[in-house]
Amino acid sequence: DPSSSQGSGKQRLVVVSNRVADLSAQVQTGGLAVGLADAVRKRGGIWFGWNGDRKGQTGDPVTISEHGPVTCVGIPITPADFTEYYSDYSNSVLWPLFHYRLDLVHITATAFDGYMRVNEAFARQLLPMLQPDDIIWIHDYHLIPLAGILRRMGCRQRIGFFLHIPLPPPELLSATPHHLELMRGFLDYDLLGFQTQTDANNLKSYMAAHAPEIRVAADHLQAKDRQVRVGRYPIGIDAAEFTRLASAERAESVPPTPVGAARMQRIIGVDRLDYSKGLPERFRAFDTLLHQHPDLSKHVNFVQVAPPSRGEVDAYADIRAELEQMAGAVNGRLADLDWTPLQYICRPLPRDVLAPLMRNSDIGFVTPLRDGMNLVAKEFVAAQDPEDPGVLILSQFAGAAEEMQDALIVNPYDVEDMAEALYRGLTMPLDERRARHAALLHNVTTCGAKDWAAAFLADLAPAR
Ligand code: ADQ
Repeated sequence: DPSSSQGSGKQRLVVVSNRVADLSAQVQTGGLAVGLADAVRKRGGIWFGWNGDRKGQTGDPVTISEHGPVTCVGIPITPADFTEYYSDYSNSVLWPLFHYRLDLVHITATAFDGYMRVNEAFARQLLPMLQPDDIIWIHDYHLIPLAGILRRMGCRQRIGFFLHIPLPPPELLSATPHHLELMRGFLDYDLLGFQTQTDANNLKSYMAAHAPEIRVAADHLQAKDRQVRVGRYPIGIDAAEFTRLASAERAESVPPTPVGAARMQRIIGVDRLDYSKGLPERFRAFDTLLHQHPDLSKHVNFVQVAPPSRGEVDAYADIRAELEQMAGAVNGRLADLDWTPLQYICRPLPRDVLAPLMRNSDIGFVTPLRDGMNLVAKEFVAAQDPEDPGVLILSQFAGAAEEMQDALIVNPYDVEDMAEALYRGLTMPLDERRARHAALLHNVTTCGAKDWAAAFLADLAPAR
């Protein structure tokens, strides 16, 4: 019974995310898991979410595992739930919409009902586990309505929400059916956290346009019976851990420079295979670079790691096919016995391989068309040797660009602009590389994953 594991009158933290984290893992990866695992261990509490099984059945047991002061609760969802809540609504409506891609929004009749049904199931199963003093922190676009449902069931605890992805302007939001119901769900929280000021402003503009009874102030929304605080909490990484991984070099992870050749410069891209990451434009920029600078032939290669995700959604199958075709075309035209210009790796790599690979790269090429934050940009910076650092090329549309202005900022739709930045990065003098890297590293180390969680929780539940 997770509601009985109370500590010494401390406020417990209840984290709710689409998937429950694996707290038995030695090292947590990703900002969410690092920041939250630390916070929930400190306060004690519950991590609640879907158990990850796509073939669950109604009546399957809830999986409960204890990790010291933290209880992980994994609930089952059925294949119909998975399709409607996860694939059809979260990933075929909200994900493209929130990434400004109305063209990819795919509306099906049952999706929104399925989304609400699973949120209700989350609420029903969570409610009996809650204690009056708990602080509840709900994560991401899968669970926007959860606070409202919990409130209607009588829940009075402080509830915060953090959106890991962007929030677009009201003109885009209002193009989707159910937007009023969906967006009003934000008004049942005590604190709403966003990655950037742009996202927070878009929420306020939406409420100003569509919720006339709400008073919109600089840092909060005033509803009749609730003040909803709105803030910017940019997520970070565990920089020290990533630097350690990057420097503990595993020999086999870094291919040797070909015999007799000058040192090969390397451009690295690391992403989940997703249309929001701007991969076709990135491939084109690399192709343009080689076209404009034939002298770079055999002196530079581009390694793009992009394991497929969400294969059940059509748009993901399409982008995958497009990239395979493009990579084949570039290599087909340019490759030689001693040179593969574009290495396109469709597998996830272990972090202890990825980190040294980033350290041994000259350019981190991070050019999403839209991204909530983008942790790869921060990992690339943490991975570098400060004495001889690589250059970060960063999209102006990644949330990270709000903080990381010392990168080479590019427009990811402008292939020429990106090709120019690649050339500038590959030829950048050492002192400029060092100065830019030092400024970026300062940000990455001072705004880490734990700082992110602590800042949000301090505003959600100020110390009594
Ligand atoms: P993601 O869209 O998954 O996250 P990102 O922030 O880049 O994007 O985080 C991806 C994580 O997975 C990184 O830690 C990265 O190293 C790892 N990863 C990516 N590709 C990999 C590969 N090929 N092999 C191994 N590991 C890989 C969402 C939002 C982001 C937001 C985060 C956190 O879309 O905008 O920054 O949540 O809030």
